[in-house]
Amino acid sequence: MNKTYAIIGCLSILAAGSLAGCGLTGSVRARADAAKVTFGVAVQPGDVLDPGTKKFIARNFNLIVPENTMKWKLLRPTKAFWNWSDMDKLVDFAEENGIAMKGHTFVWHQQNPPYVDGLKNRDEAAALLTEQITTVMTRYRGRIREYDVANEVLNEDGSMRNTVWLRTIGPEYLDIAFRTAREADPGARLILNDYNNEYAGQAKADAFYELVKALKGRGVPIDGVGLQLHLMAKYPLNGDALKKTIARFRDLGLFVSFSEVDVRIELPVTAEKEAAQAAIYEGLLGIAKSEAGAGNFVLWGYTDAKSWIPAAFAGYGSALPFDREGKPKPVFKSMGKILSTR
Ligand code: 9MR
Repeated sequence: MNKTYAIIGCLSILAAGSLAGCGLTGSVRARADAAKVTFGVAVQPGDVLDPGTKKFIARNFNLIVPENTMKWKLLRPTKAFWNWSDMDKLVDFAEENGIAMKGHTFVWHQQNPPYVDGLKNRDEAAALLTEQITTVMTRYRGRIREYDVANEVLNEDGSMRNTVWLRTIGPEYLDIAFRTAREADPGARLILNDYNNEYAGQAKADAFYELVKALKGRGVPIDGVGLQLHLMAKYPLNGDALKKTIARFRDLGLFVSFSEVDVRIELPVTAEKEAAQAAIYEGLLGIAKSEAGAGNFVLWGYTDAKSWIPAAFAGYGSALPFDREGKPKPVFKSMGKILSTR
């Protein structure tokens, strides 16, 4: 067993409650279950195949979401070829371990194959979108609890993003996507997901709210919203504005999911920056736990070794609660404590 897995193993044993030396009793997952918090993580197929990480995930999280596996380009690289094997492995793993599964994502402007990006005609686009959603949700009916039906449909100023779906179908592509999803699996919870949409009072967050309200208003079947929360340690959490956001969606009858949480640090890491990061993680999890209508906290990965941050933001890193060796940072212990505090 290498160092990474020894440490992950320590957490796993700790998760079973038998290694007091690790400083926690009761698994983080058991605490999340008891607190009725969905404590999830984005995974890659390898995570559920490797014996060490597999055990680690099953003992610490009660939801998984494919970080990339269900995206159009990976799941269906050509029109005729469906790459089901990786998705099937994730769904099987979730089921075998009693973990909830989330699907991510159908409508997006990234990670699409050329036959999607090249769509020109409205009917063809609507037919393909409908077919994609129906095929996936029928295959996994009853096995995937919720889906990000659409992702990142707004610009920063709150206008609709110029995507292949907007250009070919028009704004009603959202109506088509959500209605199709409801029909394909009436039991699945349907989510609209975005980033920079967490603070009521900011342009994009307010436009996101108005968009969702309008969808609800015209009977489009939407059950929840995702606030991705890819945050920066240097900006303290505005808990009040976030709670306002949760409250106004709750008033619409929708749940709010913290759907892709990570908190990046501007390098080099210092104790002060880590403390600021910890305050954000702890604040968020506390809000997820205590606010009615929230209760979903999903990490966008667990280890810095596989985080998307360094490649996307030069000079930033250390965004997740486990370091590059898979060793838990002190913040993970604090998160465990928050989950077990009444
Ligand atoms: O974490 C994902 C990364 O591995 C991919 O390369 C990237 C492609 O754009 O997508 C990342 O996940 C994104 C998610 O699907 C939607 N919200 C933003 C996430 C970070 O880019």
